[in-house]
Amino acid sequence: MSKNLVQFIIEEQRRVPGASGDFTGLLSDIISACKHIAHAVNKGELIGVLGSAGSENVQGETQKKLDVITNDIFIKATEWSGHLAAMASEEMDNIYPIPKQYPRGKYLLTFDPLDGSSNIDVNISVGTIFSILRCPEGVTNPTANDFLQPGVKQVCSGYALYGPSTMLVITTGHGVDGFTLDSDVGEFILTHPQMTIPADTQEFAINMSNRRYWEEPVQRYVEECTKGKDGGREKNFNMRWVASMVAEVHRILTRGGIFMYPFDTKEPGKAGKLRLLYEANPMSFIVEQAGGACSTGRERIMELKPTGLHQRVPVILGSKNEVERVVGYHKGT
Ligand code: P6P
Repeated sequence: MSKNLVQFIIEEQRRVPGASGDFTGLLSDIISACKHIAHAVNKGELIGVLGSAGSENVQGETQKKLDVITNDIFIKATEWSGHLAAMASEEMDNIYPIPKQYPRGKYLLTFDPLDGSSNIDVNISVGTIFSILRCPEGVTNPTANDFLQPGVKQVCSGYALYGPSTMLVITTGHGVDGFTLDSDVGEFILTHPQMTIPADTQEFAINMSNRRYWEEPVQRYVEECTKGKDGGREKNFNMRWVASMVAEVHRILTRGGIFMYPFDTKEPGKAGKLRLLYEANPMSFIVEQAGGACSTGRERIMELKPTGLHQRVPVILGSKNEVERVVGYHKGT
């Protein structure tokens, strides 16, 4: 019988001397949340969950019904079991401390419950992104500041991709493993052990409509990709843009590529679009563990000291050699 995700994480736990099972329990809760989200996403209009919720989130973005529903699923699946001290979500302005009626644990959870939700009404792949941090020693009433830890402090990160098949991809710092949901038995089965990103690629992903707002190094890099062999590169390139970071990252994990949501001047005061704590950092952990690279163009994303729960950062990630080329252009080399 193929290895399922629960068996996998228990075997992971055995690698950690003195592991209490807290972490395994938290991951099991997250797996349960992703299964419920997969069901809601898959049923779609059959259960009336498509369309707008008629509200805005802290980002000023119109919330889809499923943004709210999936956020609630995550909270209900994880708040009761005593593994968390608090959680933070793209869909909530402030942190969510574990209510008094439940025991508190030693972890903090950040998540984007439905990334790419603008795609949900047009039936294009969406995903969930999550990241697990340790609650600082001795902190029993965490504040937002306790979440402001650099990405290198992550204990685990992962995503669920609700696509033609539902997959869950995680890292605990020992490589990246992918699991496919077998809905007949309701289990995630290990199908993609130790995923790695090729160092080179011929595929770039960026929202070209923002071209006029990019900085010169990104303009140069993208120009060279579009010109290919006619513009000084040794190969021609293909382009993709799904407007769903989880789908882009999964494609890159599967066949290589470079994904860019760089700094742009489109909206003053916004350093980029993607959020550090629950998009850039968890995806960076996964991509680096798979042999790729992740940068703002000037700094390694996982070394950034966060300044706010919903802080945005430029993101350039994927095949190492291409990311390093873009970083080199930012350095003027
Ligand atoms: P744009 C989805 O809203 C998201 O946060 C990422 O998943 C995705 O890569 C990006 O924004 C798409 O942004 O500006 O192309 O709609």
